[in-house]
Amino acid sequence: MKIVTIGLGYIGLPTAIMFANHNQEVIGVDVKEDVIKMLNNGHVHLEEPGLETELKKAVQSGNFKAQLNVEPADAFIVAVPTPNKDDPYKSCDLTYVLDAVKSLVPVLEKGNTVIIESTIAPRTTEDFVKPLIEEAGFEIGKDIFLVHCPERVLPGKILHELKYNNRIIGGVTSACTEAGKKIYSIFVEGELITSSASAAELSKLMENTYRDVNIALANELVKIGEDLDIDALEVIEMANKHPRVNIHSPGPGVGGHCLAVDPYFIVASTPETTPLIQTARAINTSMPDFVFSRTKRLMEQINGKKITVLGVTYKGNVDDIRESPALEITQKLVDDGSYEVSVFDPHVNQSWIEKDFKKATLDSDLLLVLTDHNEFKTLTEEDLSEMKQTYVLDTKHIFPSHVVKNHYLSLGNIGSLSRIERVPSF
Ligand code: SAJ
Repeated sequence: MKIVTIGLGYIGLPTAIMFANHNQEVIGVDVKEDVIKMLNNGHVHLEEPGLETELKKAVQSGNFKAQLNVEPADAFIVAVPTPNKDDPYKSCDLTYVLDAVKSLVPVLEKGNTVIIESTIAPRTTEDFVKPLIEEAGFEIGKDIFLVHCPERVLPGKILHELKYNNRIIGGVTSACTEAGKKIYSIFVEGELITSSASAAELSKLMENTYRDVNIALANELVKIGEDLDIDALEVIEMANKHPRVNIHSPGPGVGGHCLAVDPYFIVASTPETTPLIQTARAINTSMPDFVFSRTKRLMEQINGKKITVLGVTYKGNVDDIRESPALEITQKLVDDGSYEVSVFDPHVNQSWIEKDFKKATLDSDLLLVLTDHNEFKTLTEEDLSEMKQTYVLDTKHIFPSHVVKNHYLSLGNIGSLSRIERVPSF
């Protein structure tokens, strides 16, 4: 089968490579010329374990080629970004998706399958994509098979999850669903769940919204714990021993390109009926300010001058700093102007990030842990030897607290901030 994938990012590229390494002829299309050159030379432009090895295999076998233009094929997969629009409800910007569909319509032939993998607002396939194909004179479900098949992979584990996760195949008609199922059964070993395009769209959005809402509940619990002077982390641990309870982990906010983006697509489609989703978003977006203000309070109490931020990515063990609450908190501390702020993050290469841990912590009063990288879980007393005062505010609950004894604060005991004894000024 010949497959054209449009968009060679975090989802489109691994998907294209997967098909190519399962004996399909794949053409990857992207608008970025430099990316196309790199890929054809066997190099990937993004960090994802195992991807470059798989790309090399695909290029060498002759099954994968990247190029700028779309050409005729049996199936087309659209995996382009869908950012939030800058409107009151941050609705779904369909520009890239609709442009991609418009670019493939001229080469469509009867019998082709068109798959949208991009995360889209509910009803987009039916209400926006279908008309574009029909306008070209095709009948959906008879001439062309149109499917929404959302991806559900976790950055860092994409290759494994692409193959083994269950996958929703949402066809506009049942013939469309069958066509989509045939294509993904080439490499997917998880269950292929058949559905309609609209239900598939909403399911994908609700999966990420479910997590966002549950994280908001955990973050609200942190604030309750602070007010009532009860350890929220202990409460979560105990509550989760109930067989039907799974409170998520609180943190400095929710980042990334999924949980912090997708709920708005539902809200924008139906603002009147989504107070819970909207409140959850508001709680999660309030967390950077919460952490910032508690950091300030602690610095005042310990008479601190320097803060060392540990981790600025949106989550642990990735290199992605886009939409990162950690970055937002760091920026607030820098803008505040009251402190010297140094940043340490072994996963990110930027001029403003100190590569040497000892230098980053030299004369520091506080380690502010904002990301759960593995490297931070094994820090020792010796590692902190250059610090002036060894206070730790750990928003991810991963720092080995015994290293700093009673100078350790987490989101669980943040209420005890008010009881830390004031250190006299020097
Ligand atoms: N976070 C918390 N507390 C938690 C879990 C996560 O504060 O208990 C924060 C993280 O620190 C991070 C953000 O939430 O800032 C999102 O991280 P994540 O690991 O939960 O999710 P993503 O955005 O990397 O990937 C998600 C996944 N969705 C679900 O698990 C439901 C993935 O399967 C999706 O494919 C992906 O979104 C997507 O593309 O939609």
